[in-house]
Amino acid sequence: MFNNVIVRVPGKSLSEGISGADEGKPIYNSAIVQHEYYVNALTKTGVNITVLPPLEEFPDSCFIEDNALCTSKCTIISRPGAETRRKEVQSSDLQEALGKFYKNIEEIKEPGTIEPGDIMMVGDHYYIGLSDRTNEEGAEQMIAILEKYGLSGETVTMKEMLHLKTGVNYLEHNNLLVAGEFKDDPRFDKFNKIEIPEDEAYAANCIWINDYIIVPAGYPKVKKAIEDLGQYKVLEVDTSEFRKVDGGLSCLSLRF
Ligand code: CIR
Repeated sequence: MFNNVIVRVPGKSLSEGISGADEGKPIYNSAIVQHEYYVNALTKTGVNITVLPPLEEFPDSCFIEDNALCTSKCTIISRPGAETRRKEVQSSDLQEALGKFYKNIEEIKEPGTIEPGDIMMVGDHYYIGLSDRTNEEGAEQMIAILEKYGLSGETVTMKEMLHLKTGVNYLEHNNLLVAGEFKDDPRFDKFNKIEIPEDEAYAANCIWINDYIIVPAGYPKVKKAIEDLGQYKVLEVDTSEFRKVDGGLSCLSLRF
């Protein structure tokens, strides 16, 4: 059960966000509208939502998931691997917002880097992808902090994806969405794997919140596969403007 969500409204500088996609630059006005629909969908799931204002100096700061890992016991401020994102985490409004919910606040220190888009929670266990953004030192620090609070973690080697959750997402009830390089990873064999077709790979990044699944709009096969599980209420949100800068549903919020 999640009670709280923190989001950050995109700034006009979103168009300068880091991108490996060849889909043009996000249109600010459309991104703002899509973000409002995202917040509306979250509202339906019954969570309390904290909305932080845009940070124009950080084009990727609406992807607030990468700023902290929020667990049931503590929050851990990240240290993003992307240079242009490193100082996002120092913004005072983020620190204040987290301080309202957590008394245990930890942080990842140099030379560790970690972006929580690389971290997938399964109960009290956390899978941590070693990517271009998350290094071994960052993952080791994270696991040590988790263990201090009675939680656990393990690393996952990665080859292709930007973040771990670009390609694998846990939907509770033992259901796991898996795409690309994660389809054959034996560590995920214990889950009920829902394989994401290549032509809908982007939709591997869905989010579970209190028995709702939010699915990106425009991926009918994935939506149907989730509906066919018969365990969730499914909401669709258009994230096409965020996709242009490699962002998806999970990146746009901290959920705890
Ligand atoms: C970046 O490259 O950092 C952003 N343009 C996209 C971040 C996506 N975040 C995530 O998947 N958690």
